[in-house]
Amino acid sequence: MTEIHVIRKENRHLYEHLFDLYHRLRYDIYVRQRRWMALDRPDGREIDQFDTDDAVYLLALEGTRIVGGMRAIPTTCPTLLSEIFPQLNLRSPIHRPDVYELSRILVVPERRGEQAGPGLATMLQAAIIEYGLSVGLTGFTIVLETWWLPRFEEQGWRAKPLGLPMDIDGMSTVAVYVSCDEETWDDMVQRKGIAGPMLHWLNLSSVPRVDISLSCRPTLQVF
Ligand code: COA
Ligand code: U4Y
Repeated sequence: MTEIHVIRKENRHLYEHLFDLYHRLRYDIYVRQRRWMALDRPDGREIDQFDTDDAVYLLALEGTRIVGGMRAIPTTCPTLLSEIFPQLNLRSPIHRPDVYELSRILVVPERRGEQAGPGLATMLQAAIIEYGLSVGLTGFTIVLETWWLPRFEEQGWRAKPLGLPMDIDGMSTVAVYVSCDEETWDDMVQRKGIAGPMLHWLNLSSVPRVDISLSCRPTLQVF
């Protein structure tokens, strides 16, 4: 049985034993398989400058085995979009406590392309909407390869481009904004046959909701 766990600095100590495996899995997938050589490190672990205390991880676990994952970074901190790919954003930079940047979605090869049920990648995407709704996020920015876009359409994610697609490492890549709202959740749940909330929040009962009042900056120009 697959469980999707929320891991943040407040409960990370409960998962410390998994994090070495998680970073080795990322190395296998992103460096060895996808050949994203910018992420190569001599220690065989894929860890970048955005794996900080502020990162939130969703890990899909089967017992102690990691079968999938995703990372979310607050846009109030440096992000892939702000630091590595600012050329993908034609709008004012987004720095809001209620908007996170998603990255590093992965599913282990044996669990990809599942036909029965929604599939693990879709479950992780629904799980991040559930997370966002639970803590008061209103949206996500994502730097992604453009092949995701038809997939988002089919899943009920309405992605709005923040700029033009560009070639990065031989792949057409674009920055998008995806709203995190009840409508997206409802749509996704219906379309993909998701049973309902699925997240495991070990030791996170007192995690505060983000303060949205802090986020209404006049510079914001998301549509
Ligand atoms: N390039 C182009 N299209 C891709 C792709 C890639 N690297 N990876 C997946 N797709 C598209 C294809 O249309 C694919 O269908 P096909 O295999 O018939 O061509 C479809 O997505 C389904 O992919 P699959 O890998 O079977 O399914 P999944 O939905 O279970 O998992 C991922 C999708 C991306 C989570 C999984 O492929 C993965 O973990 N990949 C490695 C990590 C990664 O590249 N993550 C995305 C960037 S962070
Ligand atoms: C980094 C330098 O796929 N370069 C970096 C760093 C991939 C390119 O980014 C480079 C990553 C999916 C990497 C490669 O050339 C989102 C998604 N995002 C990519 C990611 O890394 O997760 C980033 C951009 S494209 O070498 N690169 N990191 N320094 N630190 C997405 C997420 C959630 C989902 C759906 C899809 O819901």
